[in-house]
Amino acid sequence: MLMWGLAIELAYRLEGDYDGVQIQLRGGAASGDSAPGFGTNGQNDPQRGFFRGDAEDDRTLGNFQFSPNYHIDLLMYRQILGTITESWYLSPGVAYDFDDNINLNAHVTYSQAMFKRSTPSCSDETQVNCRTEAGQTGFGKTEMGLEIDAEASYGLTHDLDGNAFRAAIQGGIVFPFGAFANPNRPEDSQGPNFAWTIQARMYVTF
Ligand SMILES: [Ca+2]
Ligand SMILES: [Ca+2]
Repeated sequence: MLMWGLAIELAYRLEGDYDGVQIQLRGGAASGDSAPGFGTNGQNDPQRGFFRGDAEDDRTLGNFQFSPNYHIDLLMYRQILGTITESWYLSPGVAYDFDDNINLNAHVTYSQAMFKRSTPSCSDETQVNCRTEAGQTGFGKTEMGLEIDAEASYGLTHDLDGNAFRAAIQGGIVFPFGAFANPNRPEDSQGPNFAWTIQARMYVTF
């Protein structure tokens, strides 16, 4: 069974009047496995069909998992899925160096699953709506969500030897799309809610 993953990071530093501005683009994809669930955090067995209790013969493991140490966001992949798998993402961003110490950066990340059937939007009790392998029509969505992350940092982007004090504060908000709708709830309350986080970190070296 072929598994594959791809990640690209591009950065372009402007000059002249816009000195200090960097345009960034990150994108990537990881192959999926059409068995229900994303199969992350070591929960691969259901992707092979173990414990499914049905007659379907599934002995394949198709979802490629990125190293969980590769971070492109704060919430969707880092916390909700656990790592990048079974999906593709595109994440444009911009960074600005006020001076050698103070940096601001922000990214907007769109993510989409490879298979409807891997998403919570197909977790109805029978899965009959997302079951057909050919075409996977019916209910269920692949659009996972849009996440906005921003960070302000001091002393972290340049010359790591130079500063005794370094700090950063970062925040993220994710707007989940149809892939996270819950089909087991009443029809008017199936939509997912947004999630957010604010995190701070400080370093003192001596
Ligand atoms: Ca499988
Ligand atoms: Ca899956």
